Amino acid sequence: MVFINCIMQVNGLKDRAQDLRKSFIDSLEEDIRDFLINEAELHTYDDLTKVNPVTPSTVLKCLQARYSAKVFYTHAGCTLVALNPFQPIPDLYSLDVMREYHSAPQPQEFKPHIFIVAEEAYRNVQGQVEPMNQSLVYSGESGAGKTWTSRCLMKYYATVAASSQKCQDTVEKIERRVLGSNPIMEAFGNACTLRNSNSSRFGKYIQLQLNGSQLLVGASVQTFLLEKTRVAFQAPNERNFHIFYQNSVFFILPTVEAMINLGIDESKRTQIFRILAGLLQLGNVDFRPALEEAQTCFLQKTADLLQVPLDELQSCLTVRTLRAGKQNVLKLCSQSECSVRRDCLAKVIYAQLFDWLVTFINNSMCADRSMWCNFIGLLDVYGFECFLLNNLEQLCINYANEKLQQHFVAHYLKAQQEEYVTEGLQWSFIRYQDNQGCLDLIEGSPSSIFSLLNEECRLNRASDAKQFCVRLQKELSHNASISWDKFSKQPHFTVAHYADKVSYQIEGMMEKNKDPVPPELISLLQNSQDSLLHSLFADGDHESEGLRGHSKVVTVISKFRNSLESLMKILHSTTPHYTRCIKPNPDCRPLTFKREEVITQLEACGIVETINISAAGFPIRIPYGNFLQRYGLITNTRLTVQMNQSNSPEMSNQAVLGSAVEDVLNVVLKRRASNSTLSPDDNNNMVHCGRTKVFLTHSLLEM
Ligand code: AOV
Ligand code: MG
Repeated sequence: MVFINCIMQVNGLKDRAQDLRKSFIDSLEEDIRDFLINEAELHTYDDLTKVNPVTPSTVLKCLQARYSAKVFYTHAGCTLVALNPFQPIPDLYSLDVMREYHSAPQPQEFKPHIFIVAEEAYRNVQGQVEPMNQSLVYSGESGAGKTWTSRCLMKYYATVAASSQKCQDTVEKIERRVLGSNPIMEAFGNACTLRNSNSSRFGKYIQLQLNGSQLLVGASVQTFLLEKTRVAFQAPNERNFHIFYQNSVFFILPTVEAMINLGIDESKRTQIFRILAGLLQLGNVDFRPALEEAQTCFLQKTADLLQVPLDELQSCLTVRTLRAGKQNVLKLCSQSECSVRRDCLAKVIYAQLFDWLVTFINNSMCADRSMWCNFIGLLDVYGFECFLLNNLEQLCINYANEKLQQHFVAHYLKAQQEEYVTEGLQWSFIRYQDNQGCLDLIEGSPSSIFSLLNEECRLNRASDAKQFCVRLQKELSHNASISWDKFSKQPHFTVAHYADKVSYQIEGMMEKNKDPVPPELISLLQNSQDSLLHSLFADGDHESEGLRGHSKVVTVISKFRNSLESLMKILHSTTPHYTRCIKPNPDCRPLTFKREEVITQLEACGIVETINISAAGFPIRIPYGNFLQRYGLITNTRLTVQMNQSNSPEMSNQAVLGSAVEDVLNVVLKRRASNSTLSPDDNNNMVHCGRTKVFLTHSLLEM
């Protein structure tokens, strides 16, 4: 450019200069790209929004370059992207590093790290203006690192928010209890799956309670939808919950130690392990006639461990009580019905035991309300799921992710709009795809998948999947988010989620939603001699087929929806901080970056959506000074600016630069207008001048 200027000014070759200027304008788009992306430096971009232009491809390149350079955290505007290294990174999470971030006056100037997010939340909670509760939300697919992140953050807060007076016994106890809740919940709620050897099979929201001096005084935990079917059935090469395998001293010790820290005494621990052993024996019970002898042996062991009478156990697994008028009629169950009842017994015991543990943990760590002022919430839920066969579990999980995505988009847009306001731009023209249509389809009224499913379950009739499919088509086909594959033989429906399309099979969905528990099983457990097992079912609020009136069946989706609604209410009342965890390869191999895997996840977890949102606005932002340095030539602006600066000292520097930038843009836009079919207004909307920056759209570059 200096060279071109010299030609213009020194030699006076005006025609030649005009030609050069014209070709310069022609290559503006490309030039901006070159100016904005410097591949060799990609790994140095700490924030993906600085990668200009922001496109899926540039974002991917940047993340890959950083991963190769062993840099695992990158900001993405108001969110943090965390790439899973799949190997321990020495010193990345050490106590020293925690203290470094905690004591820094400006931690955000340090390298991107989950501790920046943690520290920001910690400082926000104090609130310079007014205290505000905070939520840290991590998302990402199975094995991406959500639970790891959650653990890391709990350690961070237990370290930085611990009392400086370590002699205070109670404070130490709280830290031990809060941290100790993790191994217990993971032992009982996590399992080895094909995707992750420590996969969480439940969602959790932990609130760390802080007092007026910002010290950790307690915590509470709320859980969502434990995948209890796992206790009875595991897909090939998957395993039951960890606790069932922790029979060696090596594995069981941390769990037992955590139980002791939480105050679960020896007799309770014995009861818990006896019940678990009972479930293992129950799982061996087989109803094939040829195996009758072995069956009795396993049944006997189960009865002993669960402390219930053998004959009652046997009869409630094999005989159904039907009501005929005022009389009870006994009916022998088929072999498959017996298996269903056996699995149901195991599931209901395990689910109640899990809930009991969660309540115990809460009672043990939760501080009295008068003791704490604010909380920092950590949300670790399942990521979006799409398998070959998807059923009610996936519908619930993906619905939860839709809810979180809606919350994220609203929050992200707000942050972006705030920058526009600071820069004095009008932001009403931002268009973005929100997922309200999909949420209406799933949970809206008067008609939605949830409302129709619930209605069907309340009708107390044998549900027919095909009929239900026809009903869905009749009632919901006006919604663009639902479709049906004409060639599929199975009754199903396909939902276009924000992340991807997922086909759900209808067969079995109604039964799962009703989740019936035969009343005989409940009365069996109510009569157990084991005081813990007895107490799990004694209060009578456990619903079984017999105990609840059919008109007010509380279905699985109703319960899940209610707990999610209350979570969303809490999230809305807090300042959220989003972390997007990415699994760089499907095989959990250390330091391996598969581009296709990563881009799919960036799309699924909403990073690309976020990029699209910013693309609907002005993804390219160039400070005036930089812009003129580069493009001032178009109008000889560099000279003009210097002249203006000396002639009009009263004019502010930004204003001078701003008007010079506008001159350059006018030339470019005039030329654009003559070459394009767009109206002058549309052309002008591609560029906006803020107070300190030029904002450009991708469309300007793409024309
Ligand atoms: P998830 O919680 O996101 O999956 P995890 O947090 O369990 O995934 O992470 C899976 C595994 O990745 C962990 O067991 C670690 O071995 C490894 N890992 C994750 N983050 C890191 C890190 N920052 N540094 C080193 N190793 C890491 V699931 O619960 O399945 O959705 O349901
Ligand atoms: Mg997890």
